[in-house]
Amino acid sequence: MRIVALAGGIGGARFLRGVQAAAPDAELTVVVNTGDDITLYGLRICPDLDTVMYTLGGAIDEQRGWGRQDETFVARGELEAYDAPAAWFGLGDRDLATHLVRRQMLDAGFPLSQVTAALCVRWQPGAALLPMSDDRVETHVRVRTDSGERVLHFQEWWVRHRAALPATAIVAVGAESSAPAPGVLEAIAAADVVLLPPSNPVVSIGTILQVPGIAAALAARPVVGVSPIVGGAPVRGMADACLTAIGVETSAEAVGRNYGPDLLDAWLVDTADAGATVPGVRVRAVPLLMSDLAATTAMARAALELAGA
Ligand code: FO1
Repeated sequence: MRIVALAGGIGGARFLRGVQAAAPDAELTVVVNTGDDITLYGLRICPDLDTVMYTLGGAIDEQRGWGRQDETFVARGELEAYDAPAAWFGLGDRDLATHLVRRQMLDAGFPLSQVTAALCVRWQPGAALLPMSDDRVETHVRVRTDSGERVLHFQEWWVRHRAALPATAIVAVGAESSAPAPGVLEAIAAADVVLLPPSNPVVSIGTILQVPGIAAALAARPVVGVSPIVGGAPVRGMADACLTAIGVETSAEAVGRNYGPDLLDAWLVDTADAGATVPGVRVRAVPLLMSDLAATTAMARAALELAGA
């Protein structure tokens, strides 16, 4: 069975571990959001690609959900001592090697998709990780501050300000002129099922859907989504701040309707949201808290069953 999943960071990566456990013989391709990517100190940091790679590669810090286990932040401390402008971003010492190798390969002319494949040789994630595009797409957020409106890179809004500054617009800069990375459309066309994990529906899944060609390719395949909102609140992260910015209510039903029947064939919601309806989409309620691998595996199995796969 060929499965394609679109994924962002922590929630998506965790769910994918359940997919691998539920369908160990499946061929899994993960199309990963790169709108979160940021250039700092000359390094190209790809949070969602690295979070999926480390999580499926068994190296993720389980408590943080991002970065490496057994990580240290000595270099980060030195940057703070220099009062470096981006010291607010937590660059781990082990994680730095990933960014240095990526920078070196990008400077040598390798596209991000080939850099990702090279990094995955070490981590063996058990899935093909594809950036949504090899072209630069960056999520920027227009925020309201006391001194008026400003535009921030998503990471500065998300990490430095914990998404606490009210966002009036979220823009995937460059998306309209980007192309799907090699293999993305082919994987979707060949997929028996496409899964939308409980990633951030705006800045993760939503950004991937803005790469020209991807939404149309998905419309031709069976797509099952998993709600990232349980009981009116995000399970983790700050998806509510993103949903508010685009005028969507923070509910499983509203997110499912926002994806819509052109994209979704079925929508998994938590038992707390069992009454949710999405016109034109089959809705099923199962426990959606990824408390451990068994729970996540059960969610993935429910999604695959819902797809009739
Ligand atoms: N998230 C934080 O909340 N604080 C950080 O300092 C931080 C550093 C960081 C470094 C590398 C990396 O791959 C991810 C990192 N993240 C951090 C997570 C990241 O900002 C978000 O998880 C994603 O961009 C959202 O999907």
